[in-house]
Amino acid sequence: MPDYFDVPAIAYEGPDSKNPLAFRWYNPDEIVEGKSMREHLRFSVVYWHTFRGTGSDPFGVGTAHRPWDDGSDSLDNAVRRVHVAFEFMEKLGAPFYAFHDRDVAPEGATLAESNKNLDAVVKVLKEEQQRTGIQLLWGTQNMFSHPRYMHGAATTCNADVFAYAAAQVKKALEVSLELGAAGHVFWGGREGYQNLYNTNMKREIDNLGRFLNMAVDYADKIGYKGVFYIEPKPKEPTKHQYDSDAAACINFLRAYNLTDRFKLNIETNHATLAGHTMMHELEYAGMQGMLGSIDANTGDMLLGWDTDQFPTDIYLTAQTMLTILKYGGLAPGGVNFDAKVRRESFEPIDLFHAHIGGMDAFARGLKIAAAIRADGELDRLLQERYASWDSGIGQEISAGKQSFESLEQYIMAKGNPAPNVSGRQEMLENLINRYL
Ligand code: XLS
Ligand code: NI
Ligand code: NI
Repeated sequence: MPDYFDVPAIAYEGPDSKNPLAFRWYNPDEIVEGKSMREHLRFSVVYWHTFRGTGSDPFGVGTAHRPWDDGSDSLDNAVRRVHVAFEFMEKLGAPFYAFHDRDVAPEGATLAESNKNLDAVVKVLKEEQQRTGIQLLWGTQNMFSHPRYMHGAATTCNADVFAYAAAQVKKALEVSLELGAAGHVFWGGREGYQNLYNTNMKREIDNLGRFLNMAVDYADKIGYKGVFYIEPKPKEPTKHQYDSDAAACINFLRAYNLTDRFKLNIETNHATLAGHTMMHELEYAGMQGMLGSIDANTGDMLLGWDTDQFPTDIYLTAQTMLTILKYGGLAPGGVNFDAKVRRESFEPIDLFHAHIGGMDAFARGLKIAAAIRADGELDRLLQERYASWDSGIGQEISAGKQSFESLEQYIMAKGNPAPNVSGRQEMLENLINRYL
C-alpha cells in the first residue's frame, strides 16, 4: 500500500514542543481522573468533511488538492479513499471514525445498485478496521443530498419517499451491525419546513416518530445493539428543523416512546445556531440522562451558518469537558470532529494541522476541567448557593411535604424571607481563569 501522506505518526512531545506536527497536550496514555486521555476523549474523524470535502461553498467550486482522488464517482476511487482515510487516522492516532452511507460509496441508479456499491466498500472498511483496530463510532445515512429528499425523508409529504428512506436506513443499520458501530445517528437534515402554509406539522412529526420506532424495531430484530442518537440542529438546510435543540428533541423522544433507545449527539455549532451555548445543551441533555456523544466543532460569531470549524478555543473545550465529566463521560459516545478545514487550507497536510489542534484543545480542556473538579472550589460555591434547599423549609418543599397553604402559613409567620446573597458571577469567572 502506498503512503498517501508524507507525514510520520503524530507523537506527543509536550507543551514546549515547537513541532506543528506533534501533540503538545494530547498524551493518549496520560491518566486523568483515573482514566487515560484516550478513554476519556474517544476521538473520531468524520469521513464526509475530511475525505469528501472539496472546499466548495455557495460562491465557488472546490479548492482542495487531494492527489489520491481522481474526482470520479467510481468504486475504485471510493476504495482508494478508504485506504487514504485509514492511513490518515492511523497516523493521527484517532481510535474512531464516522460516516454517512453515501460518503463511503457511490449512489447508484437504483437503491439495489447503491446497496451493492455500499457492500463492496464496507468489505474494505471492515478489513481496514481489523488491520488497524480503528472502530466505527457511529454510522448514519445521508437523506438530505439527493433531490428525492427535497421535502424531507421521514417527514416528507410523499409516502413513496418515506418508503425509500426506510429502506435506506434499513440497509444503513445492517452496515452498522456489520462494522460493529458503537452508535447510529439520525440527523434530520431536511426534517423540518421552509413554510407553514404548505406544511402539516402534526402529520410530519407523527411520521418521524413512526419512522424512528420502525428503526428501533428493525435494530432489535437484527440484533444491532448500538446507541441511537438524535443530533439537534435548529435550521440549515431547512428554515426550521424539528430537532431544533436538546429540549425539543427530548420532548419529541418522550412523546413517541423513544427515550429507552435514544440519546443525543450534541454539536457545538448547532447549539450556537439555536441561540444556546454548548455548555447549555450538554447540561440540558446531561440532567435528563440523555447525553450521548458530541460533534466537536465551532461556529464563527460573525458568520450565521454551520461553518463547522475545528475547535481551538480553550474556554469552549474546558466548559465542554467540565460538563461531560460531571455526567460521567461519553462512552460509548465520543468526541467526533464534525469539522472541516477552511477553503483556503487546501493542502492535505492541513487535515493534520486541523485535527491536531482540535485534539490538543480537547486534551487541554480535559485537564483544566479535571483541575477545577479536583480543587472543588466551584462545586463548593455552587452547593453553598443552594444551601437553603438542604435543610428546613427548602428540604421539606423538595420532599413534597409542603403546599401553597402551608407555605403561606410559613411565610406569614416568618414575615420576610431570609436575605439574598450575591450570585458572585464575576468572582466565579475569575476563579475559572485561575485554571486556564
Ligand atoms: C450537519 C450535521 C451532520 C451530522 C451527520 O450539520 O452536523 O454532519 O453530524 O449527519
Ligand atoms: Ni454533526
Ligand atoms: Ni453540523
